[in-house]
This record gives sequence, structure tokens and C-alpha cells, in this order.
Amino acid sequence: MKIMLNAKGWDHEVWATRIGEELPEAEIFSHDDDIDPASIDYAIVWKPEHGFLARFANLKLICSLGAGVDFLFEDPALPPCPIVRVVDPDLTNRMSEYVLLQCLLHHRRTLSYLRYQSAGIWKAQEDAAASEVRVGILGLGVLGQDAAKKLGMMGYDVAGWSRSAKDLDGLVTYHGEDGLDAMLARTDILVALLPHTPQTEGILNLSLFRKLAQDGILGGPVLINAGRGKLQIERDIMEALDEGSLIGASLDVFEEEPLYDASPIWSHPSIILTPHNAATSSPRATSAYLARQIRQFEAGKPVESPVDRKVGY
Ligand code: NDP
Ligand code: OXD
Repeated sequence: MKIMLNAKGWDHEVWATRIGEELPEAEIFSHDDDIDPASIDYAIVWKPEHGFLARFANLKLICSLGAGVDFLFEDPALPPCPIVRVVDPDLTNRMSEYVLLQCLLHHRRTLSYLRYQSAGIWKAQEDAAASEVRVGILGLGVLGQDAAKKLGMMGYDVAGWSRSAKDLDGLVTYHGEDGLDAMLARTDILVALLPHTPQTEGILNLSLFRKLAQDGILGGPVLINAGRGKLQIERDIMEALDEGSLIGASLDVFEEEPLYDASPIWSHPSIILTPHNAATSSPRATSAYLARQIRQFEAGKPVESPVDRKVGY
């Protein structure tokens, strides 16, 4: 079995070693190896250049090294073979840690307390109970559902929105275009865990922010985006913060990554910025997961997390 591993910007040796440990029968190549492209069976990739995958005429399966696959659909020459993405407890737990952390930071006004601390001010503000804070999650897939469950365990009043209708224990759910405004109207902290598709591009815009609950216990709504940068219009986030239709934001993903030097996001006092690391793919867990998918595929069994080309995620 021949595998092409292309995760530029990541440590090839680390990943090749881990995948090799999981699939000792495999030969693993890198994008600059001199190899007959027709001999490659599997591609394990993260953001390869457009046209790269089309070189491998006999590709059986494309494995994304992350949960998102938008980078694949942006390639006009994407081969027609099946695609599998990462759905693994290690990655899911990391994302829920990020979501919980950011909700708590805003709910408990941590940015204010850090400012007080640096000014030597001893001042307590009135804190809301978690049950008084309404969290709305855009995207109730693997990550959205886990975050919803854990936020619920912390006592938050959680609702979620998805494309198709869902009936989930203990969770208020909304779906489709009609359901979105209803959820926004009861949301103090909006968490975006959507994939980037033509339908979700730019969804986090000024008109949406103005539909969030403006009378909530936090004094205004907060945005947390760990889905994709292309979901958000950054100049609208700045305008919403200026006019008060948002009072804070946590952004892990950006329209352009890395975020450009001159972006006002870097220094905004109400934004918590992280460098697209809300949930990183661990070499150990991800290699084990993808090796299992390849084994199942080789055995003619279905993979655990196939990507639906029709919907693009
Ligand atoms: P899933 O495919 O499991 O879930 C996606 C969810 O989004 C589903 O509930 C889906 O609805 C919903 N959705 C998609 N399109 C629409 C739409 N047009 N309207 C309403 N709802 C929609 O994905 P995951 O939960 O595994 O991951 C979500 C995203 O998180 C990834 O695509 C990736 O972009 C991002 N991510 C970011 C990371 C980071 O470090 N920042 C790390 C990992 C992932 P339905 O259930 O009806 O299909
Ligand atoms: C992912 C990511 O999609 O890390 O897994 O962004």
C-alpha cells in the first residue's frame, strides 16, 4: 500500500513516523519524492496546493488530517474518490475545552478583571449564574453536540442550530433558515462550529449580530468562532463591537490566515485571539484514527466519517 502524505507546514517526519507505526505495511511518501503518481493508493493531506491530488490517477481514498474539508472542495481539480475526515474524541475534547474556556472567560468578565489587575483596581462586578447565560451553537455536528453537552453540564442554558432537524436530549434545537432568527433572539453567547460551505460563507455578519439578544444578563452578546474564518466578516465584527451589538469576541479562525499584521483584531481590547488552534490534530490520535479508516476501506467496510460531497462537509 502506498500513501502520499502532504501536510505542508506540519512536521512531515513526525506524521510519517506515527502513520508508519499504525500501518507498518504501508510505504509513505512526501510530495517531493520521485515516485510514479499512478502507484499511490491513499492520500493523507492538509491543504495541499490545488491540482496536487489530481496527479494520482488511481487514488482510492482521500484522508483529511483535520475535521474540516473545505480546503479540498476549493480545489477545482479534486479527484472524484471518497473522502474521510477526522472525527475522534481527542479532537472533539480539545474543541469542547476551547468552547468552555471562552464561554467562561466572557461570562466571568475575565478581560475586565485583567484590566483592573494591571491598573491595581480592587473591584468586583455582579456575576451572572451560568443558568442565566443563553448559549447558541451554530452547527450541531460532532463538535457542536459535544460542546452543547458539556456547556449544559456547566449549567448554561444551551440551544443549537443545524441544517436538518434534530431531537437531542436536553437541548433546544432549531434548524434551517427559519429557525436561525429564533435562536439568535435567545442567544447571549453565540458559538460558531459550522463548516465553511457556499451556504455558510459570511454568515457571521452585522445583520446577524444585530439579531442576537441585546437585553441579556451579560449586557450584550458575545461571538465565539472556532469554525472557519470564512464564516465571518471581520469588518462587521469590528463595527458590531463599536456600536455595541457585540460586546466581546473570541476568534480562533480568520478570513486570511495567518491574520495580517495590520488587522485591528490584534489589539482590540474585547477580542480574545488564538492562532487556529482551538482543536489541533494530534499526530498520535489522528494517525491511529486514519489508519483505522484505511484498514476498513481496504477490507471493503464503510469508513466512520465519510464526507458528503453533495453538502460539502
Ligand atoms: P460536522 O459535519 O459533524 O457538523 C457540521 C454541522 O454544521 C452540522 O450540524 C450541520 O448540520 C451544520 N451545518 C452545515 N451547513 C449548515 C447550514 N447551511 N445551515 C445550518 N447548519 C449547517 O462537523 P464538525 O462538528 O466535526 O466540525 C465543524 C467544523 O469545525 C469543521 O468543518 C471545521 O471547519 C471546524 N473545526 C475547527 C477547528 C479549529 O481548530 N478551529 C478544529 C476542528 C474543526 P446537519 O447536522 O443538519 O448536517
Ligand atoms: C480542522 C482544523 O478542521 O484544525 O480539524 O481546523
